[in-house]
Amino acid sequence: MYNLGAGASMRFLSSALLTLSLAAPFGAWASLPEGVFLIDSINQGTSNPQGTRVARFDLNANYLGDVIGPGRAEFQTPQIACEGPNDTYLVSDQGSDSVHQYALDGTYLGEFITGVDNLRGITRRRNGNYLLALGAAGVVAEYSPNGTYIRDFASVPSAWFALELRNGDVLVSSSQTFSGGNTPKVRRYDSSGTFVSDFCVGYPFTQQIHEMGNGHILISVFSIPQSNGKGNGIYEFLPDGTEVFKYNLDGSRGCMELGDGSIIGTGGTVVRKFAYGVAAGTDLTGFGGTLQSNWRLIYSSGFPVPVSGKIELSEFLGDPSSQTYDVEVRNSQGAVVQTPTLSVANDGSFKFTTTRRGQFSLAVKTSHFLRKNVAFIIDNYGATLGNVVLLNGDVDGDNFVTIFDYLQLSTAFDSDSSSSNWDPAADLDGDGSVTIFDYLILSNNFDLGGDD
Ligand SMILES: [Ca+2]
Ligand SMILES: [Ca+2]
Ligand SMILES: [Ca+2]
Repeated sequence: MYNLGAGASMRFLSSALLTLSLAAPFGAWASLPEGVFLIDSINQGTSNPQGTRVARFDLNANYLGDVIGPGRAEFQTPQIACEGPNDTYLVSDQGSDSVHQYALDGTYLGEFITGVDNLRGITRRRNGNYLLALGAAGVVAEYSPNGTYIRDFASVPSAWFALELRNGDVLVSSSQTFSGGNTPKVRRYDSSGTFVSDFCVGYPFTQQIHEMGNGHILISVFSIPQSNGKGNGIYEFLPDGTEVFKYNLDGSRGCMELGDGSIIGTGGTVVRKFAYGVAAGTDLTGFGGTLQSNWRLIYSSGFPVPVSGKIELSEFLGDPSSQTYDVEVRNSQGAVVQTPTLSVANDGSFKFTTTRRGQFSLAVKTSHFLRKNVAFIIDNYGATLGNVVLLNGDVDGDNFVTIFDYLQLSTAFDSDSSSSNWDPAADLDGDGSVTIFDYLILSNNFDLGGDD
């Protein structure tokens, strides 16, 4: 039952994997500054001195300044920003039938993709390719990370916005309404572009689609209310397309979850923030109103995404969900950037959400186990860690297995929860009593230390 040395070799294996993981290149995602990026497409003028710009907000919708413009002459009907290759911004432009490219300081670098008639949304897939929704051709077209046309991903009438979900499926909205006998819908495709099913039907002129940290789907519905369909606003759906909520916003174009779990939406002249699950929102002052702005779709470099994995408590017969976990997300310099509350299921699986992107590590410690620190990468699709294996035997919790753990265990020896000398931290195997088997676990891992 107790394979002496198994824990130690597992630890060396984990260390080797950690080294390999840290050595892996991290270049799949551009390093845009953290923020929520909104486009005001109205020309700069007396009615709107800040027109034709990309404004940057922090992840909770506080304005930080403009990153592109105002007064960009190449903007005709810009729709949405996107991360470009080599630390650049991209902006899709429906009027110029092209994708503009900018340096991080806002310098215009020229057209990244041209000849895309009636282009609406551009989004980046997990593999780095771009999905462009082309209204004139009625297709979602796929382009390489350097802007080379690959193929038509799917035929979609009046395609407006295509988003790859975390499970690999792609949802596509459409500017179709009920006019002309059409039935407006958001369609679901698999990762290769094969039609799967209608996600939702009867929502006229859908624009931005966003997958929330909890897996729910937000969709902006632009068209005015009609008797035979859903009125405009931001709708929240379960992953299967069941509508669960509506946020009130006329002429809704953009929708996204903010870092604090609230919702931001754009609706023509207004930018509105909603507490989660509250239909009435609050307009951001200074963005719209008398400025006659025209706010389009939203790009965020830090919307909440899930991190999931499975904690494996070595040589432990108890319930991992009954343990309390000390968890830190650390950046590549080792600084703690998040201390998520970890809810762990009884099979050890866990999930939390984060707004971070890039290379991080997850440090986990719990009673009588040594700390484990595992490197992982978070991208716009979140992160899935493998098993996080914690070694047993640290009775006193100082992250080393030493003589002091041995002494504390000895004090509790031969006890259970009814005993006066009962010490749950000494019940290493979690069987409800402190016995020779707990001693064997401690002996097996004696002299080991946990990760820092
Ligand atoms: Ca055109
Ligand atoms: Ca110890
Ligand atoms: Ca025991």
